[in-house]
Parts: sequence; structure tokens; C-alpha cells
Amino acid sequence: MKLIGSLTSPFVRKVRIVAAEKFIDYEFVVDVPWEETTQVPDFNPLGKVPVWVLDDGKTLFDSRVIVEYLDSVSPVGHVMPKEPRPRIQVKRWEALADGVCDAAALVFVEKKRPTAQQSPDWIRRQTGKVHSGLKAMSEELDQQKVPDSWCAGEVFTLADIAVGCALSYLEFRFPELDWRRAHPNLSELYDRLLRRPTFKDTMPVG
Ligand SMILES: N[C@@H](CCC(=O)N[C@@H](CS)C(=O)NCC(=O)O)C(=O)O
Repeated sequence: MKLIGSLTSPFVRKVRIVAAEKFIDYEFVVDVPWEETTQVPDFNPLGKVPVWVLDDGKTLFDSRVIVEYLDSVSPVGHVMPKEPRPRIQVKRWEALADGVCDAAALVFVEKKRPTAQQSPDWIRRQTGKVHSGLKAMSEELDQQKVPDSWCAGEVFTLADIAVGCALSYLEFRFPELDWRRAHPNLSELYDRLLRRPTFKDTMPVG
């Protein structure tokens, strides 16, 4: 099995961490979808990473589909609860964290355009989503009320992986945002996540 992706994408990283937490072997093929030489559209008509290539050549995307697949094929280190209610809460956390990444990535891409072509309104709109997403994550983490709780309760899950990847991406691309100061509980969670080898080994580079 192969994973196609870049070393900076938070969505690719989420898949890498889930695979590592579950001890699933695969070949990692680095491909940056923004480069002219990219092969990604041959594997995903949307031209986005991550893409997971199965042994029979069939492809899976996007990251939410891939992690659901990985969690279902191996009983080791489940990252999603089986029960419908807690399971959907974990997926909700994932949607929130991924949404923050989507908005932040749109700002990053917009800011790479020549200044005259950039839309300040668009940047403001997407930056607003990053801030409101962070605020929601912080408030919802507070609701756990148990010291050192994970996002979805007492057990480490995909919710923590997705949130950790989003926080890392913001720190990597937008250090000036300083979310750690605004949200000390997310900062504490993030430090705990960084102690896991699966997070340490996949820090964004580039
Ligand atoms: N919802 C998708 C988002 C994937 C995504 O936006 N990937 C970015 C990299 S961070 C990408 O490949 N962008 C290339 C493009 O939009 O053309 C997922 O969860 O996999």
C-alpha cells in the first residue's frame, strides 16, 4: 500500500499518524500537488493529497475516508470508538480541526499570489474561520472538565490527532497567530501530543 502526499499537508500528516499509531506498513511517496511535475491527478481527480493506493491499485481519498479505512482494517490501537454517539463526536472534532486547516490553507495560498491580486476580504473571512474554529476547540476541550483529558474524553482518539495536526499547521505556517497564548488549554494538549513519537516523527518540513 502507498500513501501519496506532501511533508507539509496537515491532512497527509493525519493519515501518517493514524497509520503509525496502528502500526500499518505502507510506502510513503512524496508528491507536492502544486508542482508542475505532480502525478497526484493520476490518482485523485481532485488533484489533492493525501491519496491512499491499495494493493490492487484502487485509490482512496480524502483523508477522512482514508483514516476510517485504516481504523477498520486493523484492530490494533483503534482511534475511533465503535459506538455511534461517541464515534460521531470524534468525527465532529475531526471536521472542526480539518475545517480550520482548510481555512488556513486558503489564506496561505491566497497570500502567495501577487499582492495586487490578493483579496483582503477573502483573507479576513478565512482567518475569521481559523479563529472561531480555535475558540470552539478550546471551549469544547474545557467542557471535558477532567484534568489532562483528551478532546473526546479519557481516551486518545482521532479527534486529538486531527486537532494536533491543525495546531501544528498553524504554528508552522502562521507563527504570528500565537494561538498558544489565546488558548492555553490547547497549548497544554498540544505539548502532550508532541511527546508521542508518532507526532514527533511527522513534524511538517519544507
Ligand atoms: N478534504 C481533503 C483536503 C485535502 C487538501 O486540501 N489537500 C491540499 C494539501 S494540504 C492539496 O492537496 N491541495 C492541492 C489543491 O488544492 O490543488 C482531505 O481531507 O484530504
